[in-house]
Amino acid sequence: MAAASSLADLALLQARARSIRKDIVISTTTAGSGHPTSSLSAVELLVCLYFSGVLRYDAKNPEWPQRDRFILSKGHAAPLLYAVLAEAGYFSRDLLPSLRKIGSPLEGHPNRRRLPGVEASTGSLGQGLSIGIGQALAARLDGHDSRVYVLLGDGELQEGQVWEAVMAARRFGLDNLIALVDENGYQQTGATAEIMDLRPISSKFESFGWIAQEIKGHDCADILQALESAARPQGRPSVIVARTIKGYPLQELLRGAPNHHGRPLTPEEAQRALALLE
Ligand SMILES: Cc1ncc(C[n+]2csc(CCOP(=O)(O)OP(=O)(O)O)c2C)c(N)n1
Ligand SMILES: [Mg+2]
Repeated sequence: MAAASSLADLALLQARARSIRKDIVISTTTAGSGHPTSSLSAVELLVCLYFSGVLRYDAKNPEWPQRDRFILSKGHAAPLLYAVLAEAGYFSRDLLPSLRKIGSPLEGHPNRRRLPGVEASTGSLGQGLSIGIGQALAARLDGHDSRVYVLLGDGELQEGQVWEAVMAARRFGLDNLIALVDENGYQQTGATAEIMDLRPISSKFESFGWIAQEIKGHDCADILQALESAARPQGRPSVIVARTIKGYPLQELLRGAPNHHGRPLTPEEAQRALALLE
């Protein structure tokens, strides 16, 4: 695995993260809807996965059978996935401003049938890990060493199906399945700690037999190390619980409003945000 570890490589990843953040701000503000806070908290996780040689894919051959898979189980963070897929070369960046427009393949939630690089249609929370199990088992049956990565939200963990999947993944010894949890502390209607506190999340997974790591989710060095460790086959599935900030680094701008979960920035706020990101 070509993990980026030098300072120069880390700086490149951070530059890419900044550019992806701008895409998220611009596309959601242009659409006048969408979930920028949920997208912004997981930027470094996806940038490290896609642009450091960890995830094996070929944007020019999206259905390459031996590829690794990434499933965005928290499908409402679609603006993040679209920005990353465009940057990876799956489709033109010119499509990004069409987010949520009638007829655009950049639907409010990812649609596998309409966009290359999308591995599962998601948006109904709780289903991604189960889909990932199917794909991880299929890779094993086909004799491929493909890995499957699934990104979940911390609020999403309250869905019962997630824990059925957690049980099953251990039962099948799926060491090619890696869950990433974006622990940003908030869900739609408030703080996860007040609504349904599942902390410490890592020990819940461990009690089901998973290997768990806790990391700082905006720190690329930390993320790369965890991804490298999780990729080693150890006979059990792995989870990386990433502590993040919802809306980072624009949380002051975005979280001021009461309904910050699904609120895009106004054009004026977006200008300030883009200046901040510079
Ligand atoms: C099954 C289901 N129930 C409810 C929703 C509505 N919904 C969209 S996002 C969200 C909150 C998700 O919180 P979290 O998983 O913590 O993601 P975050 O936005 O914080 O990254 C909810 C309840 C949904 N998409 N699917
Ligand atoms: Mg959350």
